[in-house]
Amino acid sequence: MRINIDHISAFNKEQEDSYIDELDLLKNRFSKKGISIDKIIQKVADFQVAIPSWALGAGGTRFGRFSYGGEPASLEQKLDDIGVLQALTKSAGAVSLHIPWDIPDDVKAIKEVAQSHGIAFDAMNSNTFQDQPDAKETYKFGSLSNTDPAAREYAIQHNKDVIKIGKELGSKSLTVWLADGANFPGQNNFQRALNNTEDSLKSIYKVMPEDWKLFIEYKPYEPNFYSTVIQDWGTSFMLANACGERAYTLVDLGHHLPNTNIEQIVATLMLKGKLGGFHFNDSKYGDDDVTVGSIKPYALFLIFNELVYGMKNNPQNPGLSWMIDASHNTKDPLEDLLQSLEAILIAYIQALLVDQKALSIAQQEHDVVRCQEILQDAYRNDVRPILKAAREKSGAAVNPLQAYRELGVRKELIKERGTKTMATGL
Ligand code: LRH
Ligand code: MN
Ligand code: MN
Repeated sequence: MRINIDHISAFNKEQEDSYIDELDLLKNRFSKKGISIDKIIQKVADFQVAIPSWALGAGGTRFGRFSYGGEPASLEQKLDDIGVLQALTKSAGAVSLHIPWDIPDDVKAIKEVAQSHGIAFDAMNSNTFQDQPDAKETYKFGSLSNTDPAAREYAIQHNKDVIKIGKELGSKSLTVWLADGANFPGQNNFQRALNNTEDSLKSIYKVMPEDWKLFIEYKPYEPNFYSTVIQDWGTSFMLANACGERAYTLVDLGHHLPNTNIEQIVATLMLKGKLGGFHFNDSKYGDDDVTVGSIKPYALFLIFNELVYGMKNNPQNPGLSWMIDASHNTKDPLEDLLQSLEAILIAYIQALLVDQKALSIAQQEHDVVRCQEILQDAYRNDVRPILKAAREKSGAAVNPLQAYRELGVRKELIKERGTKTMATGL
């Protein structure tokens, strides 16, 4: 199923002017504060988020998968699905692949499919948390941290292989997430595990092309329930510093203990120039990987507020790799991703509406009440007219979810691929 420009313009024509009055109201209100809605529209139109290859099928729980029907059976089909998202939103112009789930049979053909949809290859993800059927070593007791040098070397080699595939595809970064850790006290020597991990990461970093970045993801628990080797941003930051300039921390929103102040972590990392990538999702309890903005939209706004501040004030921090990492088994996966994209852009717009100058003055004057008012004055707006304007500008559907349903995309996909489908991934 391909969505073309005619589908989009026909859909947008029907919606014509539905948001213009509301947009004018916002323009009036914010121009008085010296905030240009037109500049925000441009920034939003330019914002691109990578889609994870593993979120295109219904998955995401650890205990069962239920086919949604019409799921992609190959990497080509995964790219086709992202092509649908990209055509509808013009903000999903990249994919984040997971190896070995997405090993391309024919690199040239895959690149052509991606190009035909306007999709770039964002960070490559290695997988040393599952043993593959033909594996020569086991990761049961760790990969890059394993006490057994043969298992460590095997995991290092896997990362090198992933870099090689990524190079051929035109990716520029590698994300490493480790499931290494211990289920029980005494199982691991903490210091040895950390040292081994550092050494292994350094050997991977050494073979990375000069124009590549290494993203080190952290997570406090799961699959291990007593300790995780790279458990928090501090450990990731330390390892990134040990590797070198092009190694960074990656923040996955679900990888924090409940109530962690993620916005403060973002601010700290950007100040130190070490925030490299972002995995968006949402959660109630842990690494739930549910739709972005579905549970804690205000927290997402506060995180974006720090990202926007950092992007303006921290030239020491490079441009960020934005990725979604959400998937579960009760919604149409493509609708779910459309909702995630919507939530990300809404939070971004709200953060761009924060009157930073006024906030800085209020902070200086210790006017705590005003500080809160300024943040909430930005948050408590229906910013969807701005998002619609950005979409119209970039040639996307003003309401992608509605267009997706009206075009009957899932029905078409089921017709093409069948009802009993299962995509590779979690
Ligand atoms: C681990 C994680 C990591 C993996 C992905 C499948 O919880 O967030 O990013 O690569 O899930
Ligand atoms: Mn993640
Ligand atoms: Mn996760």
